[in-house]
Amino acid sequence: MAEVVGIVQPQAATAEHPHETTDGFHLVIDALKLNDIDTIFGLVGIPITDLARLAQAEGMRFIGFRHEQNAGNAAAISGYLTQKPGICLTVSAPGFLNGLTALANATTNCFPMILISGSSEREIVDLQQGDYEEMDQLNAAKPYAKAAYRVLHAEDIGIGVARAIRAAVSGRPGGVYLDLPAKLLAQTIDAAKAKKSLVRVVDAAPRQIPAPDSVKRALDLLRSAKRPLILLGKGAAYAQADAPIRDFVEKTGIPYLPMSMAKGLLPDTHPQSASAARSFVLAESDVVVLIGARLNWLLSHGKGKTWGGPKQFIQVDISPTEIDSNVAIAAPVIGDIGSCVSAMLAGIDSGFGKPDATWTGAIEERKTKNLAKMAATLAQNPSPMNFHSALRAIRDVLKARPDINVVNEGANTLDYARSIIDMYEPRKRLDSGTWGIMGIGMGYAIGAAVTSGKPVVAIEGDSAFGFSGMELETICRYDLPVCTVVFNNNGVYRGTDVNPTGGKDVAPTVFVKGARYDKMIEAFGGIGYHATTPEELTQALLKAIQSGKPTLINAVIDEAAGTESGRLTNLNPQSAAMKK
Ligand code: ADP
Ligand code: TZD
Repeated sequence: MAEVVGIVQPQAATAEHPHETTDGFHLVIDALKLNDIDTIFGLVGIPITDLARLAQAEGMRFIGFRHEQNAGNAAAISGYLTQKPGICLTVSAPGFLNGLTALANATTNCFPMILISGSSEREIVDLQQGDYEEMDQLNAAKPYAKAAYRVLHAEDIGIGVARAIRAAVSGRPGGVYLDLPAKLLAQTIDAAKAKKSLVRVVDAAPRQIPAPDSVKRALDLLRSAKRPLILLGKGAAYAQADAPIRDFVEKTGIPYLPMSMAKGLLPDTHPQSASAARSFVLAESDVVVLIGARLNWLLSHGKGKTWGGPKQFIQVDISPTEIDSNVAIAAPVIGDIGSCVSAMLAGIDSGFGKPDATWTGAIEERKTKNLAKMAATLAQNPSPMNFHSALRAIRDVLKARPDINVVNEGANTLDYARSIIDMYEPRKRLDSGTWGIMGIGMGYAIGAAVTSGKPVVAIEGDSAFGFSGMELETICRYDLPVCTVVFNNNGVYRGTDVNPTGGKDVAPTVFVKGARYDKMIEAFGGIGYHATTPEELTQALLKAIQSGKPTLINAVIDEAAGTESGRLTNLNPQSAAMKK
């Protein structure tokens, strides 16, 4: 290894010290590398700067961020894309807390990641004597992580890292916290003993085969269905069981709906996609097969008007406690999606009739009607641009590049892009997910670009972009092929609110009018574009993608377009009360 400034070097054996030694810094890196982890997303400082230096010196990639939340989001999405835990490295207390939001978001979305934070000395923290960046991080992390561990002795680093990896990826994936006190990193240990202490995790996410009777119960119910529906969630996308899922959908002939991040598992243009008749199929179906999708708020908790008449559910999930979480599940199938779907597929014989034509015909009719309506809306060319005309331009460019990762956040920008932009390949749509969180944009974009080596187009509301906008510098620093499109309508949701008092302060939702986000990326050497029409947006996006460079398009949208909270207006108690 090259001499690295500031790092304690492993000591070679001498006559005076007959044993070669190593230290905590080296052991952490060795443990990660032994488990094929090659990238760390993070932000340096006491006590982990040397850990980052050493990682790089030892051939790992260290991607340095401007804020830990974005590093954490990059790690989380990298975990989602690869089924290997993404690693985020932070300093103690404030750095850790900045990373904790991303860890909690990863756990909420079932993405595997490990947040590794340096921490200050236990003796001082536990007596609350006021150390530099003192905090009881392990306890703070516990409620938001799938698991949380602290390592106190160098000889336990191998086991600590192994436990963290296994906890992150086995069963339902999630975020794991690993606490590394400063003193541990500097601890020296006999090199031979250290080597023996490392653990290469065997079969980190073992297959979980469903019980045959659960598969039979599910298929019996499915056979009895008159109006069956398959719902694919991001668990199905994560599972990388793309071929069996496609076979299951096509062999059964059942119409399917993809949840947002499951779009592209089958191409959105697939004839069995019922996306354009979503409300109809949710309300009218009688048996619904949930594959890696939870009946949470995104699916109206499986009840109420959205779901219409009586319904029976088959739920395929790796987590047994997910079953009956909102409504009774008639046929749970517990196991990993690949194994469950393959087992169900094996039970579908020639006697398994395709859904009745009255059901598929009714869906087709709705689809045709709704698609025609959408086509008419998309064909309009208002000036200034609105969400639809801008997204039409982006949709048409992306159609020719199904390999591009699409990151998406905002309110209207999120809701409209989800329905207008078709996806053709699995795991290419990365968005606000289970929490509907803002701020994932640049972190996910960087994580996806670094992990996949493919370009990214990040479609961002102007408010959403602001949460992680400083990472444009990171994108430029690593020269990543990320094109950020800011849908600029001068505010949160829209830019037309006024302060009812007539005072000097603008309304709570309003930003600086006519901001030039394209100038921001120019400050770091990237390329900025300013687009006020769909034609300009098309040209800018084509050039941006073609360049393979860090780019940002300031897409000027009508500031009166869009609605408060996008499609979530009903969840907004304040605006509902004000309307009364
Ligand atoms: P969506 O938001 O797309 O509906 P969710 O995040 O709500 O999706 O649901 C994902 C579900 O997938 C979770 O309940 C999780 O336990 C499950 N899951 C994740 N990975 C697997 C896997 N490999 N096999 C089976 N289920 C999985
Ligand atoms: N903070 C966080 C972390 N997540 C959130 N979801 C919010 C705040 C609330 N919020 C939304 O739910 S959407 C949104 C906020 C602030 C931004 C909407 O404005 P935008 O998008 O400019 O990004 P549109 O497309 O113009 O509506």
